[in-house]
Amino acid sequence: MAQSITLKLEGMSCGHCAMTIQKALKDTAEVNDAHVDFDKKEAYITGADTVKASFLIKAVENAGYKAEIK
Ligand SMILES: [Cu+2]
Repeated sequence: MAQSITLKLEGMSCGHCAMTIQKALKDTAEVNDAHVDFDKKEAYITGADTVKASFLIKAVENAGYKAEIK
C-alpha cells in the first residue's frame, strides 16, 4: 500500500531551496516520490505506509528548513 503526505514548509527563499528539500525528501527511505511547490510552500510526498511524517519532517530539518504536517 502507498500513502500521500502533505507538509507545510518554512524557510524557503528561492527555487534552489525547494530543490534541496525535494532531494532530501526523495532520499528518505521508502519514499517513492516527492514534489515541492515553492509558491504554495508545500511538499507532496508519496511512499510506503511505513513512511512516517516525523521522518519526513526530520529530513527537511536536516536540510536546514522547517516543516509541519498539513
Ligand atoms: Cu534558496
